Amino acid sequence: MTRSTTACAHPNIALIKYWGKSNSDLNLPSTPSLSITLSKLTTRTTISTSEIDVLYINGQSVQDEKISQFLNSLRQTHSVKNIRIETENNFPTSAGLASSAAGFAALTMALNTHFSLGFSKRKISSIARTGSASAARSIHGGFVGLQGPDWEAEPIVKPDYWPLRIVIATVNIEKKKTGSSKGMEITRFTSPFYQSWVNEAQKDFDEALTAIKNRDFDKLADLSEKNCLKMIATMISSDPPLIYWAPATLACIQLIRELRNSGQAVFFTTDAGPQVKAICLPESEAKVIEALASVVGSKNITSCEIGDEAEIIQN
Ligand code: 2P0
Repeated sequence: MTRSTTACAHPNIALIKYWGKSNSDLNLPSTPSLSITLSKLTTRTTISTSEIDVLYINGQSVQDEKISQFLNSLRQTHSVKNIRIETENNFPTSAGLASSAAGFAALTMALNTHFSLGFSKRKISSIARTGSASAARSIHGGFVGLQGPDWEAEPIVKPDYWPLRIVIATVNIEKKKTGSSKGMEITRFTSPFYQSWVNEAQKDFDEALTAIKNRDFDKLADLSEKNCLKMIATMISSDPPLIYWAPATLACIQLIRELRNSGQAVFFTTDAGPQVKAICLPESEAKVIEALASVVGSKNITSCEIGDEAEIIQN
């Protein structure tokens, strides 16, 4: 029987966002980012050696240029044979739920074990980053930071340090028209607000780090919402404009703002897609779910806890 290795990783949601690259060949971000890894949403990737590279996502044969580039670049320095990759996501692919983060994290973990590459967790994170920068963060669980100069993600605190809940309202699962890598380059070269976004990023990151260590919910809420809206402002001011929100996205955001104004501990964030992520304290979770379900329907709500690091589950 052919030997195979299976790794599992979870998507992550950035509270302080990565949007823009300083070097697209090396996939180096221009902004530090800070995320929480999600429980429950899971990518499982199984690899085995094969005549040629093949990729299956949820049972469908797929060609993926990013994965080919990633493998070719790794093969320049490491002995990695041709492989069959089988990936299963229990959540929508390429719809603003960080499937590429979990995907590259699981793939890099599996490659490290299958080909005995001997990488440390930091090195795995740095290799995953060359596939998708957000994947560097999904190597770790809990609250995770990714910043220069080395751009290897580091765990900040474990999931149980501050057991927040993440309520995701899935507005629309269509594949986005402009992927993140392309969108970031459009923003970098055309948005008049891009440089201000980059200039303020480190301060946002440092203050969010302190808010997390102090478990200061209001401070983290303010910083995260403002950081998200600054990123959205660079997107919509790009040429062509990148409008990832749908009308229901804004409807969800308005409800979350009303809940927060009425004393509930909740804040919103969105990424390169229409989905809304509400971060809340456990005591506000039921009210948040009820409010968001009134916009998207209860079958489109997923509530997660903060999740664990990526791991090998079979070898
Ligand atoms: C983030 N996003 O920090 C930000 C917020 C989307 C909006 O990381 O080009 O798939 O593969 O490095 O990691 C999505 O971008 O981009 C992303 P590449 P990636 O979560």
